[in-house]
Amino acid sequence: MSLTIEDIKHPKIKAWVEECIKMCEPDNVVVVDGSKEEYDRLMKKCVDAGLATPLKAKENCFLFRSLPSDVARVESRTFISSVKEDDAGPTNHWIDPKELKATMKGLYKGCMHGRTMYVQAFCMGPLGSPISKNGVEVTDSEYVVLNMDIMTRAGKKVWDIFNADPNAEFVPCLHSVGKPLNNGEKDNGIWPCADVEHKYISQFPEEHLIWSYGSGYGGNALLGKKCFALRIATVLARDEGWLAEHMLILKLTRESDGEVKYVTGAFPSACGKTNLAMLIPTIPGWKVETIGDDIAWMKFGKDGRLYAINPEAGFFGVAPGTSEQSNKNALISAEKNTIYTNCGLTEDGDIWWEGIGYAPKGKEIVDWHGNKKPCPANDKNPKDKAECIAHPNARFTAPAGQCPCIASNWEDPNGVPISAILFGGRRPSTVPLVHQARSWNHGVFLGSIVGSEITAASTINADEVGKIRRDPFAIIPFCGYNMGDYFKHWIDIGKASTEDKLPKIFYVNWFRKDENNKDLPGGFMWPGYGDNSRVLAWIFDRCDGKDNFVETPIGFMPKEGAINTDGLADYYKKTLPEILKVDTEGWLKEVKDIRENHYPKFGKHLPKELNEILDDLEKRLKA
Ligand code: GTP
Ligand code: SPV
Ligand code: MN
Repeated sequence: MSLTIEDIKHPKIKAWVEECIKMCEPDNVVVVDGSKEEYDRLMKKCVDAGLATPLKAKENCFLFRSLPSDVARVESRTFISSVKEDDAGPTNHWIDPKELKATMKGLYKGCMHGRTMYVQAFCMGPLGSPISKNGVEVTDSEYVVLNMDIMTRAGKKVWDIFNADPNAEFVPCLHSVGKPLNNGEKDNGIWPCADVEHKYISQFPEEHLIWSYGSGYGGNALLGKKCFALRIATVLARDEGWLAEHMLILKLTRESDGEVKYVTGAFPSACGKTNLAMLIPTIPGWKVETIGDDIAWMKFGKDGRLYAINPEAGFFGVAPGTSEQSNKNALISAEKNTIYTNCGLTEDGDIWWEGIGYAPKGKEIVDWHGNKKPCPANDKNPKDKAECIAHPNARFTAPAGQCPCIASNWEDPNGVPISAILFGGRRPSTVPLVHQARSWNHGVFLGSIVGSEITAASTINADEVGKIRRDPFAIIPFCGYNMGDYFKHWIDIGKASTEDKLPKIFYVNWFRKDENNKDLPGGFMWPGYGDNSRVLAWIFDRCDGKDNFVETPIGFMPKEGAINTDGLADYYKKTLPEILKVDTEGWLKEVKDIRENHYPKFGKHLPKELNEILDDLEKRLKA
């Protein structure tokens, strides 16, 4: 029943695949049908090649180990190859598309010798949704096919769409690990990839085209995710009047009357999206369910409201730090049918990582390099990062449908109407627990200043500590065009509807620190995780216009007693007033940094509205 190249009826896809075959010269070509038999067959191929280990302790779960040169996205090798350099903007790497294509064609020539080329049709978003978009990934990596099978809707059901409509649009995504097997060579258990200087993760925005070479890992290789659903989709969204965002989507229910609101949140990588999307509230009367944990596509409905879908079908979640305590729902999601990458392997055939909540069982454990080590006595991070059992960016790839708190309507083709948009990042000082924008444009301003402070842990230069590394809208690594124009697009989206229908915008900060207060675990002034439900409840009421706020120079903030503190430890009750205060001096420094270091980067592309709001903020702070 498996598909062959003859089964591809869509003329443009057929022609493009034939071109890829000619250039890459694979030994065989397989058109991916997405069946269980096929998944099992490809996984067995990985096990036989020594690339995957079946986990005895978990049903249909497998562990892969990559090479140290291929453990995460490589931003330095990621390119927005627009015709004009100015269209890529000041925050992206750019190479002229003619030059880049010539270089990459040289690399692609014969790159699939000794390998099978897989042709995988996939849909980003629920099948049949007017917001969804289709793609085809051509790859020589079984690992990629298996991951994309979990992360997207892939296989025959998407081929059926293409075969029914010869004009159906698709984003062509070409991927190779960049490791041809010549003269009968084998992988022999070694993760195939190219050296860092030969890796290219390239987006051609005018052609809506993706070419990736040399990496097999995550966002570099699963091209539906960051390359398509963000870098290419931001360009489509700009041209078509919608939003493609690095955002979680959650469903918040007030149980007393069943009232529901949907909330999205943009936090930079590893700043808590998956955790917030699946949180278990610590206050009674509230329920959080998951729609998505990483990417949101939002389009206007006929009623002028923004409706969001999750373009993905799985979670590619950070493993270290995930425990019963921090994110039980993520652990349960990854109990079966899951691919683990760069985790530790225990003697009883289970995975393990730092921050999993318990010490590994047994005497020895295999680390992410594949080396046996004595079991650590606890799950704490070792002082020397090189001693970690799991790589800090180890991940699990789990079907979203397995999440215990997945919302029943997570695949609604019409999307869910968004009431609130959150921005956030790690800000040890200045930024309060929560504040609300006065207007849509003020909210765009808040998105534009998102950042995380550099800590002593990430720099050896004491002068840098406390400085802010800006990641506006948490999308700096994922925007397919000039970030100044992206700000302008957000302003324009605001003009396409009215304030009463647009989502309310909030800035949250779970990461305020007081290193001198020894009571606080990790020095954090707010407990975070499930206790973030206390802030979500305030936001819910704000969306209803409830009188639970005070006006401050930076925006609307909770009035005294408006944040539920029942059951909160006494030391957090004491820190709460501190993190709900406006730090006028800190904000004036913030204004100065934005004016002198952040906004000038965008030159004439910076919308004037943002400078006006910056001036207004300064005036209010000085009043
Ligand atoms: P990407 O998948 O890289 O986009 O990351 P993400 O934004 O989904 O981050 P994730 O939820 O995986 O969290 C990353 C890290 O932040 C983990 O180590 C969490 O334990 C930690 N974290 C998440 N939420 C909180 C919080 O509310 N407070 C504190 N202190 N830490 C948190
Ligand atoms: C991120 O880095 O924001 C991720 C992981 O979600 S990756 O898919 O590799 O981009
Ligand atoms: Mn992400």
